[in-house]
Amino acid sequence: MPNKEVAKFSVSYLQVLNENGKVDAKLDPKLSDEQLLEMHRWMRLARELDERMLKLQRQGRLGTFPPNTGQEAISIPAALAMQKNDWFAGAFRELGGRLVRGEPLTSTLYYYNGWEEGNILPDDDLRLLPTSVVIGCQFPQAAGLAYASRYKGEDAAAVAFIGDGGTSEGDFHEGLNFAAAWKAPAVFVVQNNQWAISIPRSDQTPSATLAQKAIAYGIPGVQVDGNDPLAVHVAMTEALARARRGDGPTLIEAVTYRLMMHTTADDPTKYRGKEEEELAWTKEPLVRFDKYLRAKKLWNDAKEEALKAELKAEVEAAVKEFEARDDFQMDAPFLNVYGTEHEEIKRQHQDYLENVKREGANG
Ligand SMILES: Cc1ncc(C[n+]2csc(CCOP(=O)(O)OP(=O)(O)O)c2C)c(N)n1
Ligand SMILES: [Mg+2]
Repeated sequence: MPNKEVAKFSVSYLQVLNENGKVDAKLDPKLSDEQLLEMHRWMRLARELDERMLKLQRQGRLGTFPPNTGQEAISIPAALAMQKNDWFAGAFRELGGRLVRGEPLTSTLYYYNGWEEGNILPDDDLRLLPTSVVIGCQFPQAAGLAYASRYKGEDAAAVAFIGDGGTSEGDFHEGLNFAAAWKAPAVFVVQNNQWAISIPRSDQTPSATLAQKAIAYGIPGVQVDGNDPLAVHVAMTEALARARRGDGPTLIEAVTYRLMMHTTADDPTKYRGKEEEELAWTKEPLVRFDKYLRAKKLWNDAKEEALKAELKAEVEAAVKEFEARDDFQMDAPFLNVYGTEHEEIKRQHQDYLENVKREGANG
C-alpha cells in the first residue's frame, strides 16, 4: 500500500530591519532617501493623530475609537507600495495607510464621532473602501474587486487587511479561496497584533503561524516582522508584482503587537500583564526606524524638533476643522448604502425620520 509524503510545505519569516535599527544589506530594498523620509513622516503623522485622538476621547470630545499605535509599519509601507488605481480594503487599524491613500485627517475624526460624513472621500478615484468594523468582510470584498478589475482589463490589484482574530471568520477563508481559485490580483494582509480584544492569538487557532493558512488555498503565505516597515515593503512589492503578473494572490502575516487598548472602551490590564506590553514597546516600529535613519545620517535632533512641530500643527488644524463643523446630517447613514435608490433602505430611512419627529433625536 502506498504510504508516502505527497506534499511538503514551509513558511518563511522576513525581517530586514531589526529591533536595533540595523538593516540586513542582502535584503535591503534600497529605497531612496526621499522614500525613507516620506515613509517616516507618514508613520509619525499617524502616531501623532492617534495620540491626539486618545486625548480628545478622554476629554469627551471624540467617540470610541481603536488606537493604531504600534501598527504604523504595516498599512503605511503597504499603501506606499501600491499604485493609485489599486483598491485598499481596510478594517479599522489602518489609519496610516488610509492617510497615505489620500483620506483627510478630519475623516477619521468625523467617523469616530459618529458622523457618516467621515466616509465621504474628497476624490471618487481614491479606491479606498470605508473603515469596516465588520470583521472579515474585507477579504471577499477584495477578492471581488480584484476579480472585477481584471475582468475589466485594468492593471489594478486589491489589498485587504484583517486582524488575527479575523482569521477565524468564514469570510477570511471564502475570500482567500475565491481569489486563489480565480487567480485574482489580490494581496491579503493579516495584522497579527497578538490580541482580538481579550482573546490572545494562542487561543485563536493552534496553527503555528497565520501565514500557513495560505497553504490550504494553494497560494504563497509569508510571515514578516510587522514592526519593520522595510520588510513589509519588500513583501508587499513582491506580492503586488505577482498579482499583476496574473499569478494570483498572496497572504502576508505581519507580526506586531497591539500596544494600546482594543478600543477606548477597553481596559487591557484586566487580561494581560505589564511585562509583555513593556517588551513590545522595545520593539515598536518608530523607535527602530528612527535609529536606522539616524545611523544613515538622514535624521537628527533638529529635524526631529521641526517635524514634531509641523505634525502637531497639522493635527491641530484638523481638530479645529472637525470641532468647527455643525452641519452633520443625522440620517447620512441611509444616503449612500447603494449607488442607486433601494426600496428597503428608503423605507428604513422614512421610518427613522418619522421616529426622530415623534421621539426627538435621542428617542
Ligand atoms: C463580524 C463581527 N463579529 C464580531 C465583532 C466584534 N469585534 C470587534 S473587534 C473584534 C476583535 C478583532 O480582533 P482582530 O481581528 O485581531 O483585530 P484587532 O482588533 O486586533 O485589530 C471583535 C470580535 C465585529 N465587529 N464583527
Ligand atoms: Mg488582533
